Amino acid sequence: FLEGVLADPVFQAGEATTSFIDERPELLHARTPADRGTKLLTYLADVTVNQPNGPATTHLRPRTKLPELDLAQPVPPGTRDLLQRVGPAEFARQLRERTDVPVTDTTFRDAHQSLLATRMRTRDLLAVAGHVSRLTPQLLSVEAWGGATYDVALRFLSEDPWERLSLLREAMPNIPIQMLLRGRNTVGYTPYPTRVTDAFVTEAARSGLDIFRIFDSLNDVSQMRPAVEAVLATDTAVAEVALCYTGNLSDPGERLYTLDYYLRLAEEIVDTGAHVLAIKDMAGLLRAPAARTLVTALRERFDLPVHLHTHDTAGGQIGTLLAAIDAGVDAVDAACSAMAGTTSQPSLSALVAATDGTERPTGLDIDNVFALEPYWEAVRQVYAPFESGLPSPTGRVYFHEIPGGQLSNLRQQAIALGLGDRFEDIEDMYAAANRILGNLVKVTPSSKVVGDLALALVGAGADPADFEQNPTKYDIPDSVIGFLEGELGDPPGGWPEPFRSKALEGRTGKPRVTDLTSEQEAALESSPRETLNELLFPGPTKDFLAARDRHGDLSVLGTVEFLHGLEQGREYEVEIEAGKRLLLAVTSVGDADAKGMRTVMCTLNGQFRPITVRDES
Ligand code: 3PY
Ligand code: ZN
Repeated sequence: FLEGVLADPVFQAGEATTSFIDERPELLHARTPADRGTKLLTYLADVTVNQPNGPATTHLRPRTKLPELDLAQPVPPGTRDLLQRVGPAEFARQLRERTDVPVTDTTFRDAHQSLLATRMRTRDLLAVAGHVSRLTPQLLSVEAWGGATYDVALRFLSEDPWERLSLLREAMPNIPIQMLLRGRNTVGYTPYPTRVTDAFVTEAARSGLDIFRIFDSLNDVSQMRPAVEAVLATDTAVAEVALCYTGNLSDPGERLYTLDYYLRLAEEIVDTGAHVLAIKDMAGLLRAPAARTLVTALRERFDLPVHLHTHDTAGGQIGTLLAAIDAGVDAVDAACSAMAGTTSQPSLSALVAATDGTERPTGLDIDNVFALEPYWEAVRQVYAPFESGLPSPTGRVYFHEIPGGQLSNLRQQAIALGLGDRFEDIEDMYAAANRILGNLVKVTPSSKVVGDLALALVGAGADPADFEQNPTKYDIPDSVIGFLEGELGDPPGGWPEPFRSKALEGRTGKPRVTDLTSEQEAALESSPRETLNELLFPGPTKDFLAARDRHGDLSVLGTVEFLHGLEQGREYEVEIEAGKRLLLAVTSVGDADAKGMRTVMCTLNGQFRPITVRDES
């Protein structure tokens, strides 16, 4: 503040009067440390009073668990060096030729999406990124972006997802960063215009994204084509295109999701010009014998490398990975063991241990893989409030087919609706909703459609057979109507008739993908990141910008403080930028007044700062 005053030409000319400050309110809002301190305190006082995540159950400092490494040393060469040297087409060709089995580490994205409601903050990813790049540079990639991370960053973490990408890129220059892209739905739940997909892919690649795993929630290749074309147009990034796996192809009674179905789908995918073919087993339904059959057939039929992704929901997926490796799969996904298992990916250390000394090792050093586990174990404890509550594997997934990321989410939603002790009813209804909607591939957003219908039917106490006969008697969620109107594309088994026509009776299908205005087009050119945030998630982006304005950059706060606030009477030191530290404390919380406001006595570098907070209870 003082610097601003002293630099002001009027002040320097000696002409400042008592109205000087009144006329220059911006000086008071300058980003001085004291101002930033007050903003942080405003946030902390609120969280301390309202405890949105309950009380802290740990004060572990995960960073103390990191192996000691000299991060000033340059990173060793890694897989990304090869990608940059030879380009995506040759990179993919070489992947197919390799005898070892390179691994994608999903800990930075899918693992926490599937275990901890995607709540991992950039700060906790960044703290270990330099270690990952030094200890496991042989990884094919680190999946670190996309899926639900974009939405959750804006909605719950007060973070800009693009900042995460840039920071991770800088911290991990030698390993490809991979993302999950939902075809025309990009990182959202409904389709966006092609222009948005193009801008999204271009900006992500420009920000250092190397491998785009693209899928469509109905396996409708036409819905993926714009994204694939945008990735191919970058010339630098790999287009990995996924077939989403469901059902059981080894079952002689399977009529829809047969080997033949997957081979026809793969042919369409190969025709898009994809560099890599992925098998995306989002629910963990791919049994070992089916993996052997599918991988063998895909590799016999096509020249592309095959990359296998699965979830360990029923507990047997290390067996599936080994069967796939035996059948020649070119790459697989796993997560750090502290973040593996159940709805997440199989354990990386188990995979390394099972393949070391064989003809097809992962190339990773097992000691280095172990070395990162204590850190993730501690981080996971910090995020305990977001654990899904699935304590062990469940074989019921073979029946309800709920994807890993959704299974954890749905359990939380059920609890919020007071249906927590009736989760089996929701599983049963999910299976019934899937059947009514035509036996779908279930993955975001088609899985959300099925889940929304299941929750609505359980909530209404509906008999699924009656709903199927008389859908107009019931409130039908918007996502279900959108799906039935064809918003997400065409389902593999065709439309469920006469249910669909009955459910849509009297509705006028409104076009949902609207073209961009010329202002939006121009904004995408001039400020792509901000504009993409606004186009993809208008509400959360508005809230995020308002929160940034009010609280400043919350990434400086430790996660325990971010989630739970401050322990009363204990001073908390925060580094707001290199070398600039503040001491923050909450000393006492006053009673709520008639309007529900409490005065929280705080200190900033030892000076009293009363902060008024609304008690939300
Ligand atoms: C996502 O779309 O976020 C998924 O993880 C789907 O499996
Ligand atoms: Zn997944």
